[in-house]
Amino acid sequence: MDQWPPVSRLVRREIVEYSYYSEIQLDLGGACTRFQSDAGVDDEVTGGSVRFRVLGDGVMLWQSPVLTRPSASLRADVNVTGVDDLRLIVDDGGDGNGQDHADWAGAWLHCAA
Ligand SMILES: [Ca+2]
Repeated sequence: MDQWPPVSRLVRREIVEYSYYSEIQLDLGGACTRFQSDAGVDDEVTGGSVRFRVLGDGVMLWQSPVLTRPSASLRADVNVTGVDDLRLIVDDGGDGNGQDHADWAGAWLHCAA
């Protein structure tokens, strides 16, 4: 039976505030099959530009274009089958870290029970 662990508390936090680079590492132990999350610039800033990446065991699984404050958030829907080391990365979008306040929002991992 599948379950949806409430990891959202871990990955919904604001992760790029005051930093040009952010990385969240999750040990999945190969037990999960899918990662889903919205990714976007937080509404509380007026500018900012960031890029989101999902890496599984060092391999790029998903990457957003550079998102800015007016951009709609994107939905990451990533196959993480067999992945041990999942990393959720946000960088500065290549133009510095001014107002780079990014959110992984409503994130979920789909894992085997
Ligand atoms: Ca930026």
